[in-house]
Amino acid sequence: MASKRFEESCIFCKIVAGQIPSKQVYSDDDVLAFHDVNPAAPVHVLIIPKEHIPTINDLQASDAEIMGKLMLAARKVASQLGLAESGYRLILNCGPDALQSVFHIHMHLVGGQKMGWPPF
Ligand code: DGP
Repeated sequence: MASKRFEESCIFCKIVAGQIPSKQVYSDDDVLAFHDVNPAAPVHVLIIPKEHIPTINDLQASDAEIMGKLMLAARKVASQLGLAESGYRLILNCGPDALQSVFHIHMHLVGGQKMGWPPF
């Protein structure tokens, strides 16, 4: 089997490798979830593929399974953190207008407060 994509300079790859500490809430073979270092809501978790994929624009058809796994991990994390009933929001930022700052795909799971809409 091919080894997972890894980028030496990527902080999220370093978190996956345990080279940078994080407050993990979920981990399996393909997905890691950890608290955002700069929370924007009472609950703010980042859910990432353990493989390095820079942005949504880089996704290939073969990445469909891992993107589905991010959603399933989000459901587990939301339930684990008591948000399943109250609700939560999942956000994927892509590129400059969306203010993506870390170029390793990550899904923000935010909750624990009533939110507004639209989000901009
Ligand atoms: P985005 O703007 O979508 O690229 O969000 C990147 C998020 O990553 C931002 O909310 C802060 C978070 N973040 C950046 N560096 C670290 C880190 O080293 N540890 C953790 N836990 N979160 C980080």
